[in-house]
This record gives sequence, C-alpha cells and structure tokens, in this order.
Amino acid sequence: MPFGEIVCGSPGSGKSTYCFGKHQLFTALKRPISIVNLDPANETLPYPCAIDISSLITLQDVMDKHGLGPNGGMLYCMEYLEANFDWLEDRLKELGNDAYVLFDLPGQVELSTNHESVKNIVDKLTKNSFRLAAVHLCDAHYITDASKYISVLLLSLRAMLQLELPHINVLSKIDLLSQYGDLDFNLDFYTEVQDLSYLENTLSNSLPPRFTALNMAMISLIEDYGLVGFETLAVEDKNSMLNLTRVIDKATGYIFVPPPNTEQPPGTIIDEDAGPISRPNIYGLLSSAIGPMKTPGSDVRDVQERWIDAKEEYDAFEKREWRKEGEMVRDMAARAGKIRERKGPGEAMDISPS
Ligand SMILES: Nc1nc2c(ncn2[C@@H]2O[C@H](COP(=O)(O)OP(=O)(O)OP(=O)(O)O)[C@@H](O)[C@H]2O)c(=O)[nH]1
Ligand SMILES: [Mg+2]
Repeated sequence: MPFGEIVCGSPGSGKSTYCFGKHQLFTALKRPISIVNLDPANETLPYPCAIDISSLITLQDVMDKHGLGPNGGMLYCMEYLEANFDWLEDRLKELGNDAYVLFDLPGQVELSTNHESVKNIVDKLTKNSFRLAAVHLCDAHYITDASKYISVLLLSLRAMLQLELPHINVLSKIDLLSQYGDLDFNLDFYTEVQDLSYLENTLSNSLPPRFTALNMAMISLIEDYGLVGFETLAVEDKNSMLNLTRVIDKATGYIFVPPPNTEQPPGTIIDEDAGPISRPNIYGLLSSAIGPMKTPGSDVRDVQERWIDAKEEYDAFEKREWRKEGEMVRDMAARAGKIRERKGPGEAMDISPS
C-alpha cells in the first residue's frame, strides 16, 4: 500500500526545501521516498523528482495560450491535472506498492483551502489505496504578530476542513524565529493553541476598536473547532526532521521495517548474536509506533530552548561538534592513506576510529 504526504502551505513557507530535506533524510535511513512536483511554476527543482507535472503542463504555456495571469493559470493547471488524472495514476503505479510519495504543491493557498481540484485529486489518490497525510507548512514568523497568528490559525483550519486528511500543521523555519524579536508568550502557547483570549489585549491595541468584536468572533470560531495545533520544523536540524517524521508516520500508520538482507543505515548493529537490547526488534515496532513520543525535539519546551532561549549557545556547541567530526574524518582519511602506502594497493584496510 503506498503512503504519502500532501505538502501544502503559503508561498515561500518551505515546501520544496522540506521535500528535499526529507529526501536526504530518508535516503540516509534507507527508507523509500519519491517526490512528485505538482507545481507547474517550479522551474528549478532542488530535489530528484520522480514525477514532474511540467511534463504534462507548464504555467508559462497556459498563460501564453489562454492569456491568463499566474494565479488563473495555476488554477487552470490544477483543473487540467484533475481532468488528466490517469497521467498521474500511470506514473504513480510505476513507483510500486511500497512507494512513499511526497506531493510538492504550489504555494497558492486557495488550492488547499477553497478550490476543488486538489481536493478531488486527493480523493482519487485515497480511493487508489494511498494512505495520505496533509503536511501544512506555515512560516513561523507569523506567530510574532497576534493578528498574523490568527490568520494562520484560520488558514490552517480551512485547509484541514477542505482536505479532510490526517493533518499536521507545521511552523516552519523555527530556527529563524529569534530574529523577529521576543514572543509575547512561550512557544507552547502558539503550538498548542492555548487560551486565545489572552491575545485580545494585543489585538485590541494594534487594531482600531471596531475590529475587537470581529477578532473575538474569529478566536471563538477557532476555539470551538478545537482542531488546530502545530508541530515545529527547522529543516536542517536532524532531530527536528526525525520528530516531524515520527508525527506524520503516526498519522498515516506507516511503520518502516527494512527488508531482510538490506544494507543497514550507518551505526546499526547488524551482529546477529548481539543481545536484544542492541538490535532493533521489528516485532516491537508497532508498540513503539503507537507509544508516546519521546524523541529529542518532541517537547516544545526543548524546541524553545534550542531555537529561542539559548540558540547562540546551542549553535556554538553544534559548531564545535561538527569541527570535531570533521577532524575525525580527516584523521581517518590520513590513517587510511598511510596504511595504503604501507600495504600497497588492493589490500584490506581497517580505518575504524581508534
Ligand atoms: N532558515 C531556514 N530557511 C528555510 C527553511 N525551510 C525553507 N527555508 C528557505 O525558505 C525559502 C523558501 O523555501 P521554498 O522551499 O522554496 O518554499 P516553497 O514553499 O516551496 O515556495 P513556493 O513553491 O514558491 O510556494 C528558501 O530560501 C529556503 O532556503 C528552514 O527550515 N529554515
Ligand atoms: Mg516550492
């Protein structure tokens, strides 16, 4: 059964970068992954693309041929893809039943909030036994302003109601958040969407009084649904990516068990005689998949400490660790060179760290 993610969100929220980051992570973990570019305006793709909508239709062609602007052209492209769904279906079949597919959507938010084509495509994929989750990226800097935060909440809620998929909202670029000044509340206030009435004062101070009632109505609408919450993401941080991956796997029910005799990721103990504590217990994977999340970065207070409260200290610590790692790799390469000189070409070398 193929699994996948519908990666959506406003322009520049980091969708394509996330797809690329996930491709790198999964390749390192030896997990299957294929990326489908559904943005007909994406001319340079950062990631290796398995299926590209540009081979079906491009935004430029639509604009030239039908005299449409970029937004109208984009809607046309999506309607065209919906009408030619068999084109996508045939190519997805070629990826096989075990495929894990990321669909990189265009940044026009109406595609995932109002317009029907993406919704219809998603429905068809689900009928084709795809197990999908929507991953909705929102730039984290929106939480630094109360009215922008409300608009992001409304946008996320609208996308959840429209797509009707297991839905994960993500505050992307969390590593940049400290650049935008102090937050009014701790990060968990925003990620857990706690009592929004605390925003009333800030909203009333920054907007004319006649908007107060409207603000409060929007706040109570969001609270009445009680659906919206956020994960966080810094795409270059391995723990952050792993944590988000775990959340998405939980939402879709995906459990990765490497096929027997496959090459294991670096660091895996493959000694058959090693005790059960040292080896992955594939029979225990289900219980760990449904168990509580206790990975680094799964607690929003850790995220706040890493990226807001003590960002400079952590950055300096990471730099030191990377330098040490670099020195170790250089030492190992130098040792390997010396051994090669001593033994001559073609002989076995042991270059494991001493
Ligand atoms: N610091 C930082 N920058 C990021 C992160 N994710 C994305 N970016 C940057 O944000 C910018 C926009 O990223 P894209 O991946 O092109 O965003 P997109 O959502 O695909 O944009 P559209 O396709 O135009 O809607 C790029 O310059 C990325 O390098 C992140 O986690 N941290
Ligand atoms: Mg993009």
